Amino acid sequence: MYFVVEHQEKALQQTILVTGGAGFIGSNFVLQSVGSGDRVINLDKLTYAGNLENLQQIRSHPDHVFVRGGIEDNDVVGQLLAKFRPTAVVNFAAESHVDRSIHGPEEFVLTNLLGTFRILDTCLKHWRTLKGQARDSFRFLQVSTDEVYGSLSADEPGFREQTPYSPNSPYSASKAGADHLVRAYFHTYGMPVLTTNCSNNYGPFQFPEKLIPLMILNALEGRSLPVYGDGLNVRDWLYVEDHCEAIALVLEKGRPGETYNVGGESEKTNLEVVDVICTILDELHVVSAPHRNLIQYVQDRPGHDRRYAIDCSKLKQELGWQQRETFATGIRKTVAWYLSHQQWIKNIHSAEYRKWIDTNYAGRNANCEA
Ligand code: NAD
Ligand code: TDX
Repeated sequence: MYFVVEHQEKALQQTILVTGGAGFIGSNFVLQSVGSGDRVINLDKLTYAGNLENLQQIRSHPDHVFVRGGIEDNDVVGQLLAKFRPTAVVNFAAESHVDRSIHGPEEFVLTNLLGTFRILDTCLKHWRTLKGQARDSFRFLQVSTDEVYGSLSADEPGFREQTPYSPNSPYSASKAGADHLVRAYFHTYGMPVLTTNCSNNYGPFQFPEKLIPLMILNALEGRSLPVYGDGLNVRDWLYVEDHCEAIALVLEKGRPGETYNVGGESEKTNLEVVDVICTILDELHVVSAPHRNLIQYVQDRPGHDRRYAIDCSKLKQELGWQQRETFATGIRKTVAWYLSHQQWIKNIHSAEYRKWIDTNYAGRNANCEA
C-alpha cells in the first residue's frame, strides 16, 4: 500500500529549476514547493545574500538538489537542464538591494541583466530541443519587481501591467532591462515565458539590510532605527508566503507571454511600519521598551522613490489568487520569527554585514529637519 501511494505522488511530481533559492524569497519558495511534493533543483551562487541555513529543514530531503553556481554560467545551467529536464525555470537570482545598487551598480548589471540574458538564452536553446508535451508545458518565469514602474504621487492609482516602465535606481533599471529581454524572447522566439512584478516582501529569512528586518534587529540590539528622509515614503507590503503562492499559481495557470502584478494591497509609510514594529516589540520584548525612542531620521536615499502601489486585480480575477495575510497578521508573525531565531541572526552578523552597515549608514548624519 505504501508503495502505491509513493508511486502516485512521484507520477504527479514536477521538477522545477529555481535560481536564487538560498535567498529570502527563493528559499521560502523552495520550502513551499518541496513541501507540496515538487522536486527542486536549486541553483544559487551564494553571494552575501544567499544562506544555506534558510534551507535547513530540507537539508537531506531527496527532492531538493542544491547546486552552487551562477545563472550567468551557460555550461552549468545547460547541464542542469539536460540532466534534470525541469518543466519550469523560476528565476529569483538577483542583486536585490537598492542602497547597494547606489554604492556599486556594476554587480547589478552583471547579475540582473547579463545573468538573466544568459540563463534565458540557455533555456531557449534547451526548449528548442524539446518535443510534444515537454515543449508545450515548459515555462520560464521571471521574478520581477514593482520598482520597474517608477514612483507614484499620493493620489495616482496603483501600477497595472500596462503601466509604462520608468525605473529610477540602478537596481530597478537592471531589473527592467531583464524584463524587456524576457518579453522579447516571447515575441521573437515564441519562448513560453511569464513575468511577475511584485511589491515589497517581508517575512522569515529576509536579510537584515532591508527595512523590516533591519529595524527589528537594530531595535533588539538597542541601536538607532534609521528612517530615511521624512519617513513618509510609501511601500505596498506583501507577506512572502503569499508571494510564493502567487508564483506557483502563475506557473500553473498563467498564460505564456503575460505579466502578472502581485501586491499586498497594504500601503504603509515607512514610519507606520517602524511604529508597528516598535509596538509589537514593546509587547514581546519588554526589556528595552519603549523602542520608539530609538527612531532617528537620517539623510535620504538618493533618488528615493516616493510611493509604490500595485493593482493586482488581474491576478485575482484571472487566476483566483488572494493574499492570506494582512499586514497586521504578517508583521506580527515576522517579528515573532526573528525573536525565535537568534542563532540565525547571530550567524548573519558576518564581517561583510558589518562592513555594509558602516558603508551605508556611517555617512548619513542624523537629519534634524525631519
Ligand atoms: P535576496 O537578495 O534575498 O536573494 C538573492 C539570491 O540570489 C541569493 O541567494 C544570492 O546568493 C542569489 N544570487 C545572486 N546572484 C546570483 C547569480 N549570479 N547566480 C545565482 N544566484 C545568485 O533577494 P530576494 O529579496 O529574495 O529577491 C528575489 C527576487 O525577487 C529578486 O529577483 C528580486 O528582484 C525580486 N523581488 C524582491 C522583492 C523584495 O521585496 N525582496 C520584491 C519584488 C521582487
Ligand atoms: O535603513 C533604512 N531606512 C529606511 O528608511 C532602509 C534600509 C530603508 N528605508 C526605507 C527606504 C524605502 O522607502 O524603507 C523603504 C523600504 O526600503 P527597502 O527595504 O530597502 O526596500 P525597497 O527599496 O522599497 O526595495 C524592496 O522592494 C522591492 C526590495 O529591496 C527590492 O528587492 C524589491 O524589488
